[in-house]
Amino acid sequence: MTSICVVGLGYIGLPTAAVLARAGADVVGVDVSDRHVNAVNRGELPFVEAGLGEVVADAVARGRLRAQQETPRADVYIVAVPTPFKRGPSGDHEADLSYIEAAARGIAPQLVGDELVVLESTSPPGTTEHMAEVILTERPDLSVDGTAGRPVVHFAHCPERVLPGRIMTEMVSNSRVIGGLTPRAAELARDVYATFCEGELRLTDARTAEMAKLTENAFRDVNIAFANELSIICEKLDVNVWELIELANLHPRVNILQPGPGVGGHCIAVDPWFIVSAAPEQARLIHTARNVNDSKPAHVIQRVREAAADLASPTIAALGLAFKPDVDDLRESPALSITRELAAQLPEAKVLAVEPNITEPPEALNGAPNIAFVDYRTAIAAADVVVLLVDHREFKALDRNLLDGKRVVDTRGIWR
Ligand code: SAJ
Repeated sequence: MTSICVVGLGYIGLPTAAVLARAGADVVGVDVSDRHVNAVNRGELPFVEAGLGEVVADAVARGRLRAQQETPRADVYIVAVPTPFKRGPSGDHEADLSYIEAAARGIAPQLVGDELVVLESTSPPGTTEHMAEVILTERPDLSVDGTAGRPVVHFAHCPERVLPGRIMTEMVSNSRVIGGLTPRAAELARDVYATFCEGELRLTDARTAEMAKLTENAFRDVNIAFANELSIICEKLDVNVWELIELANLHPRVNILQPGPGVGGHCIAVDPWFIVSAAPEQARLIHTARNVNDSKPAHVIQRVREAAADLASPTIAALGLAFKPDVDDLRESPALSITRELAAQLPEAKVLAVEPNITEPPEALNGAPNIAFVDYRTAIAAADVVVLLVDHREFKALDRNLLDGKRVVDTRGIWR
């Protein structure tokens, strides 16, 4: 039985550990957080993901999966830690590789040779090589390719591609790109993923695999930016952008995405920056798309301010805080930042924040005296201005009569 250590028990690492254990491996999950380690060892989830709970509970009960804070010895290591961006010395967006480096330093002392180390975290080009360098700096007695007769450690990149909310299905069915620092490393990684993945497993080099992942998310970002730019053009020209897109999409080779209040989440709003910072002069369209999407929240705020301009102390209902419909995830959410910013820019206004997928007001809204967290019926009834930020199912199904007499800013086009 292969022993596998998964470093990072988050949205990607824990499902990966669970499906590997289900496929027969002996899996140890490593995480710095007590909460995650303890939850997993009880067979419970530290976060919500459909269908994951049963698989974790079963794997733990059968002794195939356990969690701890120290990195153990294993045949295979899979690194699935966050790669957020940070501001570099010149103010640019740069990837923060410190979590990957810490994982690498935890793995290094355990190696004896012939192990496989796979990086799953979304990373800038060259990161798999960098991870190998961190390990080999700690362990100069080992090598990537047997140089000078030193035992080999195999390194590969296999970026995750699953959509939160559908992780358990997509982890099994999506095809994967696997890039090795050597062809042998890619083949060994394929053997591991083949134990649970029913999609195609395509082998390449590590740098191409890193770029493939970033390209997928940059492609989506650029296409959303096109829709967002159209929405601003259409406001100026007094054209209904939703109708326009529907009509243009009747063309067999046109498929425009939907405008919104901006792009959120921990992936699409982050990953294109890794391409921009790797090739700043060349990545012009990708950079502009990021700026277009990042400027959309300010545009929405301006529209709400105009809608409320003649009211001395307006009440504003802000519908939705999550980064996309029907989830409770607030990471990098434009809806959340718009709500907070409206309250800050309009101290005389009362902002009624609504998010049907969470029960407690999020911490990010604490400290703003003019924000209250209420249900949507209360918010709409009291509001002068209603700003729709997330197309949650509750808002789509809303009785439109409730909006009579309200000034409405609909950033998702659900009430057009
Ligand atoms: N959005 C729009 N208009 C659209 C589509 C999306 O404004 O037409 C917005 C959403 O509201 C949200 C943001 O874009 O704020 C991102 O949402 P999403 O559903 O497009 O993507 P994520 O971030 O949940 O997941 C993406 C996926 N990548 C692609 O579809 C190329 C997923 O497959 C990746 O695994 C994930 O990023 C990741 O972890 O990288």
